[in-house]
Amino acid sequence: MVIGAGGHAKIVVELARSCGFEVVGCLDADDTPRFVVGAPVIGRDDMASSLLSNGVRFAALGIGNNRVRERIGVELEALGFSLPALISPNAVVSPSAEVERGAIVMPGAVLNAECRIGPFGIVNTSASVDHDCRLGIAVHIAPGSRLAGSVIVGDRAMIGVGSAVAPGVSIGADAVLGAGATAIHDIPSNTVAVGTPARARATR
Ligand code: JB3
Repeated sequence: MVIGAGGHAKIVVELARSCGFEVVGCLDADDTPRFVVGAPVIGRDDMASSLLSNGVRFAALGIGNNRVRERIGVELEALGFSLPALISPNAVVSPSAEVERGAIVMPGAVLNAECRIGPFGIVNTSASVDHDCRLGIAVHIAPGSRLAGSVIVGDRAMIGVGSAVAPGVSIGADAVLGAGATAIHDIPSNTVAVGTPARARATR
């Protein structure tokens, strides 16, 4: 079962299949009957427990919003679902990298030595996470972004598409690094930072 039926859910459905799972369907806040790359939308989140009673044990999070994804991940685990890490066969993952439960790693991503991707995280298409990086809970590393070595990313932070983070820089919890930005200094929690070098422009 995949949670969500929007753009992110499409790639999660296909990722789950490429990891060998059969996707019985998607649960979405909008339960209008439709298909997500061939998987039917079968109801809202309140259907999850009946699916569990009917033998569906695994769930995957197909929601891009970091806060919503974390909340639903915690709720599904409390119900008794298992959220396996889903790693594309077309990602390059060091044997010493750690990918925690509920996290997904998309095609073309590169995870280097001893990095750690926290629970419910997304390493999106062609993003790279270098050695010793530490990503918190429900982080999103957007397509094509690059983290150099020993970068710290706080819970629910969003690293925008095509951005870069220099070695050892910390990105605070709930921060957003804008598309194409380059972080060469630490970015405080709860801020939106844009540009090169990235500067915090607003609080969230
Ligand atoms: O940039 C990339 C490669 N991906 C983006 C992704 C990370 O985030 C993508 O382009 C989108 O910008 C975004 O994808 P997402 O989260 O699929 O957004 P959207 O296409 O707007 O779909 C969100 C879906 O979540 C909608 O179908 C909502 O009805 C549903 N939704 C919202 N809240 C919910 C809930 N579904 C469930 N099951 N439960 C909720 O609480």
